[in-house]
Amino acid sequence: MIVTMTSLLTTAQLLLVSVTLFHGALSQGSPIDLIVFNSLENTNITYSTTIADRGIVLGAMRRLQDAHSFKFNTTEYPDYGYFLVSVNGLPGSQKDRTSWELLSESKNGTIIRPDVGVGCYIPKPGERIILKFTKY
Ligand code: B12
Ligand SMILES: *[C@@H]1O[C@H](CO)[C@@H](O)[C@H](O)[C@H]1NC(C)=O
Ligand SMILES: *[C@@H]1O[C@H](CO)[C@@H](O)[C@H](O)[C@H]1NC(C)=O
Ligand SMILES: *[C@@H]1O[C@H](CO)[C@@H](O)[C@H](O)[C@H]1NC(C)=O
Repeated sequence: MIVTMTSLLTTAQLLLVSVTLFHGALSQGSPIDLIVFNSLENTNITYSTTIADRGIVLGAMRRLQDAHSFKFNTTEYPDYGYFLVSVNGLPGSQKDRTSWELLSESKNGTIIRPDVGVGCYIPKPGERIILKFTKY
């Protein structure tokens, strides 16, 4: 009986330890680059941060905002989530038809335009996020 209890406890403890280790390893996140590209001025700033496993772009942006000079504002829409209004003090303007476009470049150099915003898009490992100030 004592032997059974001990082995049960050991199994439970082992399970707890491996679950803790597994989560610890995942919560470190993976590195991701974010490029702030002003296509009207042709200037670029590259920032590096981390993103959680299957995490959204907005999470990486918030981590960056806490740690670096990177700043941004969003407006929340009930149906589509977060719309990126301004980056580093530069807002898009409906009057000037300018906006911040969300793009993502995969490892092979292919650039896609996600069909969702920063609050929904989940980059694949190795993708670079491009926030492009542009005219529409
Ligand atoms: C006009 C428009 C835009 C304009 C908005 C003008 C402005 N500065 O406000 C511009 C060209 C800037 C734009 C940008 C984007 N858009 Co847009 N846009 C539209 C469109 C064609 C019409 C919206 C509209 O005027 N509705 C009528 C008004 C009266 O309703 P409204 O609620 O006030 O509309 C506002 C919102 O729709 C908001 N909005 C527009 N796009 C987006 C995207 C997101 C993610 C959010 C949260 C809000 C938002 O701006 C509108 C005007 O103020 C819709 C398609 C559609 N059929 O609705 C797509 C649509 C809403 N956009 C979409 C997307 C994906 C984007 C981008 C993320 C694309 C990208 N990869 O860059 C970006 C936003 C990036 C960012 N800055 O966060 C998707 C959203 C899908 C989703 N589930 O997230 C839609 C549905 C198009 C589609 N079928 O894929 N968009
Ligand atoms: C800025 O980055 C964009 C996207 O990666 C690229 O297309 C552009 O050539 C770059 N411009 C400069 C001036 O580095
Ligand atoms: C965000 O919006 C506030 C208020 O509109 C503005 O003062 C601030 O400069 C904006 N921040 C960025 C990073 O654009
Ligand atoms: C590049 O990678 C993306 C995503 O991994 C893939 O969908 C696309 O087909 C690839 N393109 C080329 C030209 O290899």
